[in-house]
Amino acid sequence: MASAVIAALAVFGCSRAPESSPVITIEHSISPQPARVGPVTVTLQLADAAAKPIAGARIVLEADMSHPGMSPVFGEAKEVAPGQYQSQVRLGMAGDWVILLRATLPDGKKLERQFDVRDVRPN
Ligand SMILES: [Cu+2]
Repeated sequence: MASAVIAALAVFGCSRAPESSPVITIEHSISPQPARVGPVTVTLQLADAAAKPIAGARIVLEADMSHPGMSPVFGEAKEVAPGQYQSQVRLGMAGDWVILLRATLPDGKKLERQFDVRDVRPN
Protein backbone atom coordinates (compact mmCIF):
# COMPACT_ATOMS: atom_id res chain seq x y z
CA MET A 1 0.00 0.00 0.00
CA ALA A 2 2.74 2.44 0.97
CA SER A 3 4.68 1.72 -2.20
CA ALA A 4 1.54 2.37 -4.31
CA VAL A 5 1.20 5.79 -2.73
CA ILE A 6 4.85 6.58 -3.45
CA ALA A 7 4.43 5.45 -7.05
CA ALA A 8 1.39 7.68 -7.43
CA LEU A 9 3.32 10.63 -6.04
CA ALA A 10 6.20 9.94 -8.39
CA VAL A 11 3.84 9.95 -11.37
CA PHE A 12 2.29 13.17 -10.18
CA GLY A 13 5.76 14.66 -9.77
CA CYS A 14 6.71 13.74 -13.33
CA SER A 15 3.52 15.07 -14.83
CA ARG A 16 4.17 18.63 -13.72
CA ALA A 17 4.77 21.14 -16.46
CA PRO A 18 8.39 21.38 -17.53
CA GLU A 19 10.34 24.36 -16.27
CA SER A 20 8.87 27.40 -17.94
CA SER A 21 11.14 29.14 -20.42
CA PRO A 22 13.81 31.16 -18.65
CA VAL A 23 12.87 34.69 -17.79
CA ILE A 24 15.30 37.06 -19.43
CA THR A 25 15.46 40.55 -18.05
CA ILE A 26 16.62 43.51 -20.10
CA GLU A 27 17.19 46.65 -18.11
CA HIS A 28 17.61 49.84 -20.03
CA SER A 29 18.90 53.29 -19.32
CA ILE A 30 19.22 56.33 -21.52
CA SER A 31 21.64 59.18 -21.35
CA PRO A 32 21.54 62.12 -21.30
CA GLN A 33 18.68 62.26 -18.83
CA PRO A 34 16.24 63.72 -19.74
CA ALA A 35 16.81 62.66 -23.34
CA ARG A 36 17.29 65.43 -25.89
CA VAL A 37 17.13 65.64 -29.64
CA GLY A 38 20.40 64.35 -31.09
CA PRO A 39 22.44 61.29 -30.23
CA VAL A 40 21.37 59.42 -27.11
CA THR A 41 23.13 56.45 -25.62
CA VAL A 42 21.00 53.43 -24.77
CA THR A 43 22.56 51.04 -22.28
CA LEU A 44 21.06 47.57 -21.92
CA GLN A 45 21.77 44.98 -19.28
CA LEU A 46 20.82 41.41 -20.17
CA ALA A 47 20.43 38.83 -17.43
CA ASP A 48 18.93 35.37 -17.15
CA ALA A 49 16.50 34.10 -14.53
CA ALA A 50 19.37 33.71 -12.04
CA ALA A 51 20.41 37.35 -12.66
CA LYS A 52 23.55 36.13 -14.42
CA PRO A 53 24.67 38.46 -17.25
CA ILE A 54 24.08 37.11 -20.75
CA ALA A 55 27.13 37.75 -22.89
CA GLY A 56 27.39 37.27 -26.64
CA ALA A 57 23.90 38.41 -27.64
CA ARG A 58 23.15 40.44 -30.72
CA ILE A 59 20.79 43.36 -30.19
CA VAL A 60 19.36 45.73 -32.74
CA LEU A 61 17.26 48.74 -31.85
CA GLU A 62 14.55 50.53 -33.69
CA ALA A 63 13.37 53.92 -32.49
CA ASP A 64 9.98 55.17 -33.62
CA MET A 65 7.96 58.20 -32.72
CA SER A 66 4.49 57.70 -31.36
CA HIS A 67 2.92 59.59 -34.27
CA PRO A 68 2.81 58.30 -37.85
CA GLY A 69 4.71 59.66 -40.82
CA MET A 70 8.28 59.43 -39.59
CA SER A 71 10.82 56.86 -40.60
CA PRO A 72 12.27 54.68 -37.87
CA VAL A 73 15.85 55.07 -36.72
CA PHE A 74 17.94 51.92 -36.40
CA GLY A 75 20.95 51.12 -34.30
CA GLU A 76 22.99 48.12 -33.32
CA ALA A 77 24.18 47.59 -29.76
CA LYS A 78 27.77 46.66 -28.99
CA GLU A 79 28.72 44.62 -25.97
CA VAL A 80 30.82 46.87 -23.72
CA ALA A 81 31.04 44.51 -20.73
CA PRO A 82 29.71 40.98 -20.22
CA GLY A 83 25.95 41.25 -20.53
CA GLN A 84 26.06 45.01 -21.03
CA TYR A 85 25.28 46.48 -24.42
CA GLN A 86 25.36 50.01 -25.68
CA SER A 87 24.01 51.75 -28.72
CA GLN A 88 23.78 55.30 -29.97
CA VAL A 89 20.53 56.32 -31.56
CA ARG A 90 19.97 59.72 -33.11
CA LEU A 91 16.56 61.07 -32.13
CA GLY A 92 15.55 63.63 -34.73
CA MET A 93 12.57 65.27 -33.11
CA ALA A 94 11.29 66.28 -29.71
CA GLY A 95 8.36 64.31 -28.32
CA ASP A 96 7.56 60.75 -27.37
CA TRP A 97 9.59 57.87 -28.76
CA VAL A 98 9.30 54.13 -28.49
CA ILE A 99 12.39 51.95 -28.65
CA LEU A 100 12.00 48.40 -29.84
CA LEU A 101 14.75 45.88 -29.09
CA ARG A 102 15.32 42.69 -31.01
CA ALA A 103 17.82 40.43 -29.29
CA THR A 104 19.29 37.17 -30.49
CA LEU A 105 20.69 35.24 -27.56
CA PRO A 106 23.87 33.13 -27.84
CA ASP A 107 21.69 29.98 -27.98
CA GLY A 108 19.79 31.38 -30.98
CA LYS A 109 16.61 32.31 -29.08
CA LYS A 110 15.09 35.58 -30.10
CA LEU A 111 13.20 38.03 -28.01
CA GLU A 112 11.69 41.45 -28.40
CA ARG A 113 11.09 44.17 -25.89
CA GLN A 114 10.01 47.73 -26.15
CA PHE A 115 10.11 50.71 -23.91
CA ASP A 116 9.01 54.32 -24.07
CA VAL A 117 11.22 57.35 -24.10
CA ARG A 118 8.77 60.07 -23.34
CA ASP A 119 9.12 63.80 -23.65
CA VAL A 120 12.42 63.99 -25.52
CA ARG A 121 13.47 67.63 -25.16
CA PRO A 122 14.19 69.96 -28.04
CA ASN A 123 17.79 70.99 -28.41
CU1 LIG B 1 8.20 63.06 -35.03
